[in-house]
Amino acid sequence: MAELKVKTTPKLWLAVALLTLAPALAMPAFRLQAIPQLHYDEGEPLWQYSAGVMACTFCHVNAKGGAPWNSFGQALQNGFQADPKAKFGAVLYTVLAANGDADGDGYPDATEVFAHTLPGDATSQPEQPLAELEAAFEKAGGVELYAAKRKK
Ligand SMILES: [Ca+2]
Repeated sequence: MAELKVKTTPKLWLAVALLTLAPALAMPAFRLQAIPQLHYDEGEPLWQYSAGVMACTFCHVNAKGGAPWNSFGQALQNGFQADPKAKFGAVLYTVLAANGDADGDGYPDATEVFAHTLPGDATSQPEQPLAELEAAFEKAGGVELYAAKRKK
C-alpha cells in the first residue's frame, strides 16, 4: 500500500493560513451591499478586504458582529418585518429616508451615515452641529445618496 505523503510547502502553509483567517476576513452579504450603497468604499480601493471601512458596530453590539443588534440594526430588522420580501438595500434606504434617530443622540441616522459616525451608538456622534451637518448633507444630495443601486 502506497504511503500517503503530504508535502508541506510554503504554498500549502499559505493556503492553510488563509483558510484559518478566512472567517475573520469574510464580509457578510449585507456589508457588501451597505458599504458601496452608503459610499463608504469611496477612496478605499481595497474596501472588500478591509474590516475597518465600516465597523461591525454600525449595526451590531459586538465588534465582531452577530447577535445582538444595536438600535440601528434593530431598525433595519423592523424594516424587514414590515416588508419581508424587500431586498436589504431597499430596507436600508427606507430606514434612512424615514429620518429616524435609532440611538436617540439627536442626529438622524442618515446624517450619521453622512458623517461616518455610528447610528446605533449614542456615544458616537458627528462633531458638526446638527443644522450645519444637515445643510451639508442636503447640499451633497441628501438621503437620495443612499438609494439602493445595483451591486457593482
Ligand atoms: Ca443618531
